[in-house]
Amino acid sequence: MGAIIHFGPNTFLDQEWGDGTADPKVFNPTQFDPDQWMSALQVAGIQYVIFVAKHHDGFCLWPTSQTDYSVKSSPFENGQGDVVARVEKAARKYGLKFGVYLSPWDRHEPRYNNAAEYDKYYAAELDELAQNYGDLEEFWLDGAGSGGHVYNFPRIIEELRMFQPNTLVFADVALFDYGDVRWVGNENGIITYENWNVIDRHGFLRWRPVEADTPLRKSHWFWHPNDESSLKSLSELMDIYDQTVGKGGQLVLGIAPDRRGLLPEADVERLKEFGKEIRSQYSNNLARTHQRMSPNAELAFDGDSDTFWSAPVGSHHGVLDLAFEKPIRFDSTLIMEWLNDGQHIQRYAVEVFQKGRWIAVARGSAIGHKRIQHFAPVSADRVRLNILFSSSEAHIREFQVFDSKTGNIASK
Ligand code: FUL
Repeated sequence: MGAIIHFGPNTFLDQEWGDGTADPKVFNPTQFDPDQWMSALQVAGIQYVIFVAKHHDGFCLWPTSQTDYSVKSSPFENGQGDVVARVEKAARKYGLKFGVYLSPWDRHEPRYNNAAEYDKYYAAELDELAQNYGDLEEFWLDGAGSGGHVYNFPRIIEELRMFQPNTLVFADVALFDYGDVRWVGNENGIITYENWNVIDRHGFLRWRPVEADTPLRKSHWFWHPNDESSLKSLSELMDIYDQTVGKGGQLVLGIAPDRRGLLPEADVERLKEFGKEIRSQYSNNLARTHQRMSPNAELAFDGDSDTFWSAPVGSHHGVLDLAFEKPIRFDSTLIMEWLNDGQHIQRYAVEVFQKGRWIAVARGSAIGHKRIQHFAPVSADRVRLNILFSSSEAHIREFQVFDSKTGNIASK
């Protein structure tokens, strides 16, 4: 899981898409403390942040030398401050990786009307971000608003790569060609399809994992006054988790510091509950209590996602069996595929042995990094993962089984 952070003049003006005319003087957080944001994200189990260094309004959160429309012209630290630097430092202090969003669509910059001139401007901004803020985990290329504007992204991305060869470029549908990471296609935090990550683009198969971004407060990326009621509930967040992380994608949760420069207390509390609930729901893996089997199969049940079971070389199906001394009751499974040589499993079922036959309780046509499924509770002393078809031999890092009634703190 990652987080995307929106903070800027919009925060002070109760708006989502600034038109680029806001006076920089409105940007005046008085208790700015990115450590407080990062500590809340870390507790939720989030591992990287993407900071919006420039949104569509064109206001730069670092003292760029490309324009005066930035923190330099704001009262923040008397125009001497660098918000991007402070956020980066705080993220690293809390062990979170750091990346940036630099909106191509710019509603302030006059050069936007001249595509070639604007390309130079945008590339120069990106150079500053790529050279002065350490390793960038991700570069978020947002496609919103640009309409028919043509950018020279091949050149821009090459320039980024010169300074940051390992940055993952996120690109939504309009800019898909440039992306390493693809957009899920909605902002609800749902992967609506079986998640296959090897995508054919112009005849080339490429590994493009998916990111699903959704704000912690419903449909608001920036902070707004009197908006607490839009905070997503714990059960909504758990649903989102299951439909993103549980479908092999990255969940990117949008958080929004308020006018003080702090994350509202209610948001901090919700993030804490979220992290606690995830840890609780997926901590009591009942597969650990099974009767021991072959050493190869054990690698899928050892709770260690660095080890994996392999089906026979060259095979297209396989079965991972679990037997228990007494029947176990469960209603959820978590499966992880080992992906270093690609995503292979194309059809599978989780089955239980009841009344002399195998009955499927969950099915799917993609596993990928992680697949979580919930179903009506069942009791059985034999459970299996039946791989019905894989393009090459299947590799399973983990096959875990849970009873959400006993693992779920919300129900205690
Ligand atoms: C969208 C933008 O238009 C929103 O304002 C927000 O930044 C979101 C993450 O991406 O495309």
